[in-house]
Amino acid sequence: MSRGRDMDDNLSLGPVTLPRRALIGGIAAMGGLMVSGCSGDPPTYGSLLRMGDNLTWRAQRLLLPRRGLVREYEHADISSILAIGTTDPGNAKEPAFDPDHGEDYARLRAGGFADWKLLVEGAVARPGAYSLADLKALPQRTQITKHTCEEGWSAIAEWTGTPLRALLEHAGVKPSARFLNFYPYDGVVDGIDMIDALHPQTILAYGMNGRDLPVAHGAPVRARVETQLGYKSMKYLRRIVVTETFVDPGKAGMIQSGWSWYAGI
Ligand SMILES: Nc1nc2c(c(=O)[nH]1)N[C@H]1C(S)=C(S)[C@@H](COP(=O)(O)O)O[C@H]1N2
Ligand SMILES: [Mo]
Repeated sequence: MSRGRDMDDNLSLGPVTLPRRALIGGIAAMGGLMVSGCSGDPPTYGSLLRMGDNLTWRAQRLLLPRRGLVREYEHADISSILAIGTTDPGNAKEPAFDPDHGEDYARLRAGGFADWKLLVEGAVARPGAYSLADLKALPQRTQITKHTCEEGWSAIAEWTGTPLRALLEHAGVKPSARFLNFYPYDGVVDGIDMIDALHPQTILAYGMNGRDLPVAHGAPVRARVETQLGYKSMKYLRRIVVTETFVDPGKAGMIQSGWSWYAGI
């Protein structure tokens, strides 16, 4: 099924080749239902059950081709929110401590993140490194939203940050881009597709409930992907890589620990 992959703006879906626009619009999701998989899609690791994940992805993209905004709340609705998963990537005792980046995190944190920079790489015309000040110079959005963790709890908080779309446009995201992966300072990696990446409520948050984002919640900058379950909102961002095909983050990723790659809510 690799036929057509290198024809810039077309996707091969078995017997037919459709313009990429049709996939984004959801029409091609029907093609996806007729075949067992499509090159460049998230893998299923040969499990019949896991094939349902990709059907869910395609079906949601078909039914919600231009997804509206998720609900936003009032200040009075803000609740207490757990800090879960990694709560300090600089602490070698945490389960997901990353020996390659944990000490960097501890050093950056000690310096108030003045030297922190977010790398933006891959399918962008202008790869770059963005400081907190650079991100704050881009458009800003504040939203009060509900965080829903896959483990069964939810909480409401206010998040302030840069729309991911603004950053991607600043970096010159290529029209051929389809996915991106977030690489944080701990050893957990995950990604989203370009529809979620460009969604207006997908932001890179540096503020929470009117203050700087606390370390336990992902300082200095975390993703807020409001259209997906909690684990897609990666904390402690270090690097974003935009890709034209799906890149499996391997053992560090959520799929190989059993969670579905697509976690739309
Ligand atoms: N880098 C990183 N991001 C992460 C996690 C993590 O362990 N490491 N946990 C995820 C999960 S499962 C949830 S529910 C939320 C928790 O965010 P919170 O600690 O601000 O509540 O962060 C997500 N982002
Ligand atoms: Mo979670």
